[in-house]
Amino acid sequence: MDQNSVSNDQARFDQIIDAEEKIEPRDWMPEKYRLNLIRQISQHAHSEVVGQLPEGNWIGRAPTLRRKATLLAKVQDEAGHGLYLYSAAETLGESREKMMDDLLSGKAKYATIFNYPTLTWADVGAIGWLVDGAAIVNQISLCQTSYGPYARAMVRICKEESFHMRQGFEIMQVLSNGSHTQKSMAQDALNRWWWPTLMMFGPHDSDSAHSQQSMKWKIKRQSNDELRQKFVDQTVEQAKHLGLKIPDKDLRWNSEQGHYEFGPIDWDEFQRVVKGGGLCNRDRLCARRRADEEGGWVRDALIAYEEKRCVRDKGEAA
Ligand code: BYC
Repeated sequence: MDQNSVSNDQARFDQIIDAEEKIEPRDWMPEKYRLNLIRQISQHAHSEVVGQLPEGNWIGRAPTLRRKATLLAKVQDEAGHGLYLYSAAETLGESREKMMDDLLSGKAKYATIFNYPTLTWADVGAIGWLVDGAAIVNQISLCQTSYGPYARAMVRICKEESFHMRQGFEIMQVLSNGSHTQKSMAQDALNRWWWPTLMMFGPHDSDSAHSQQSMKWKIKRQSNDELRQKFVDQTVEQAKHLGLKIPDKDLRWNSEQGHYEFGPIDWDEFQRVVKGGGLCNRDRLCARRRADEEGGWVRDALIAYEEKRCVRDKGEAA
């Protein structure tokens, strides 16, 4: 490709980004834009899939049939989110097998939050309320991302996430208005999930390796700190409604800024969990490896069926 056509392609790409239009799979894009998207989208997909495990742990022990059916539907939705996202990453030329290999070998990241254990039923409420709540704040912003297939996947995912968050909030509401023991369970779950949820938004802007470039390319539309602040502002009010206390002694309303100030996040803990040192990292990867092994025959059967269908179609066409 000559220099002129590269600069024409780059100019067209810049024009699309400036005009708030979408880059589509067949459009020319800078190689670094493509690789950065594959990194973010595949990590996002892995998070959805691994994220089924902490709540899946409670499907067999949900307290009522209604709770069980709702949780089952929610966990199933997360698998669907993974599917939309793997498909979006595939449009960038990455194979599903490669993404899976990277997850199973421990090379690819997924959200650290899913390496924490779900100790009581209240944790299912806290995940829906806080983790899905944080995911919505992040993903509403990503609905405006510049890559078409990712943006469209986000629109669909956000619709389902809002149901997820409500089911979690409702569990917390029932527990908070229940017996002393139930309210204590809800508070204990909030105490354990609050700080890991704030870490979901990634490092502070000043330490975020990818943000600057991702914002220029409009892959990310708001920074990690902006989104984290938005989540804190809305969630503190929800905790008040539940009668629960956010476990942060530095939390206070700043009327000048119109935001809640909050205490320091333990980034050493974040790094430790990213590097595999969380309570459940090993279990999560073992579960995914087992699922991959046990699902091998399904993939083989699908490939064999597809090959047979191609041979038959060719025979009919001849
Ligand atoms: N956990 O430069 P930065 C759900 C990594 S699941 C682990 O700021 P970026 C749900 C980051 O990857 C929804 N690693 O990165 C499912 C990078 O490392 P690499 C999950 C993290 O990409 C089931 C390094 O730190 N949502 O809702 O600009 C049940 C530097 O960070 C984390 C998404 O995935 C983390 N939390 O910004 C219930 C949203 N944070 O790649 C619920 C999509 C950062 O250089 N992703 N790192 O090795 C994003 O929006 C962005 O990727 C992030 C990070 C804001 C997370």
